[in-house]
Amino acid sequence: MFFYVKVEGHVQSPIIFSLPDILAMPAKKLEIVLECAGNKRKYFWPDVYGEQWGKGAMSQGVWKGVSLQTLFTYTGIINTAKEVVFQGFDYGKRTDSNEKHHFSRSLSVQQALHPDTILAYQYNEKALTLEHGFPLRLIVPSMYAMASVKWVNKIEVIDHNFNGSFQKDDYVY
Ligand SMILES: Nc1nc2c(c(=O)[nH]1)N[C@H]1C(S)=C(S)[C@@H](COP(=O)(O)O)O[C@H]1N2
Ligand SMILES: [Mo]
Repeated sequence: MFFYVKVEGHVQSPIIFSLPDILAMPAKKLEIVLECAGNKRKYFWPDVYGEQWGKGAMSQGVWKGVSLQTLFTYTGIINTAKEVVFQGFDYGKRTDSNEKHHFSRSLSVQQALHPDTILAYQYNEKALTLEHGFPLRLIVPSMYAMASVKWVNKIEVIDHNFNGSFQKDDYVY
């Protein structure tokens, strides 16, 4: 299988990085807590849409990966860039739309370039499992876990604010 991630949009040179390309770059390890914004959702009143999590939609562990900052040294970023959109391989139909939607979320360019925003391929010293985002997942330590997009397929730099459903309709209260 050929695993890759493409970086495109408002960059100087769009590049498709293979998994081996990424594994060969300087990496860092971060021990962090991830918490779903819907943690304990089942205790909310009135009820809220989404998976009815009780306690425990949280984790703590050590992630290893490449800073996005490092990836962007290869592609460059054009100075009209405003946000970076991360798209997962997973998609489906939403109840609020007929189109097929990939899971996508954005970060500001500043957040994306924070040295602790990484594209991770290892968790607790082992290769990522499929459930946790194999082959590559984003880790954004300072945000709720929905920002940490799993199965990252495409990274697109855009010159406007991203308005995807998983950002403007979901995970907003
Ligand atoms: N591609 C993709 N990434 C995703 C999601 C998803 O549905 N698709 N769910 C997000 C949400 S809501 C959470 S809480 C975390 C969960 O990460 P974990 O399964 O590794 O604990 O992944 C995030 N990344
Ligand atoms: Mo979540």
